[in-house]
Amino acid sequence: MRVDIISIFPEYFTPLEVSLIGKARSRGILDIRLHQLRDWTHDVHRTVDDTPYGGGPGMVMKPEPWAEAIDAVIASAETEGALPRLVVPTPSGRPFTQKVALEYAREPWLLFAPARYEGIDARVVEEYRERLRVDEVSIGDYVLAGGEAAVLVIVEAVARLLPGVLGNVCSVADDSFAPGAMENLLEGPVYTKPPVWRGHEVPPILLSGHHAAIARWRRDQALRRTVERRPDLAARLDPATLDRRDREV
Ligand code: 6GU
Repeated sequence: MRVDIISIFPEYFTPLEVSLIGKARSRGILDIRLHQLRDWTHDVHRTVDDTPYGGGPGMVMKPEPWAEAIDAVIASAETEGALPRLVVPTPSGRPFTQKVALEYAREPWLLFAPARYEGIDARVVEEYRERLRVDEVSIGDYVLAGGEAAVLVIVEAVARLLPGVLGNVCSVADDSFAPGAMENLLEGPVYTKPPVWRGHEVPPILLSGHHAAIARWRRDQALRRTVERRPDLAARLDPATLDRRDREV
């Protein structure tokens, strides 16, 4: 997968050099290219923002540098006619969920346009909707100082779903929110050795070797935790995916 990121803070993305994603990049699974938005300005101050029409606080990102930068990325396509999916992080976007992460993981090319200040002049999205698939996405109901941290979140969620990135292929299907058995369910607690630590015991069922009973216990824990911590998710559990024993929890 190719990922292009246009930002006034390309140095914000150094975490993408380490761990799982760093390894995926060195193995050629992930091709991340960073671009400095200011490289597409033409004034001495390399200006990317201006005051908002209609008044109000803060500054708005000018459309011209964004369009020149996005055009340059599109023109760098290595496959004739290939186009990226444009992802614009904004707190007013549609929610970024595990379902969206799985959808992005099937794309060959993503282009991220994280904004600072009060956001990008809305005509940029309007313009590129005519040429590209464009998603305005939010990573949660809080406001960040800019879209860069949201891009880190999205790239990490997507990269771990790419074939060959995770050591254990099974762990993706068992994730909280994974479509299928874990849809709308939080994962329960996990334990490792020693069996007793500072007086706290590992639940004995996990040491029993009884695989069906362990699976049942884990599912009960997931259901309890979801009802307690995320009643909104529990309300969306599909009755078709619940068995008789689930209902007893
Ligand atoms: Cl995607 N951007 C910003 N600036 N704030 C956010 C966000 C995105 N998602 C939640 N808050």
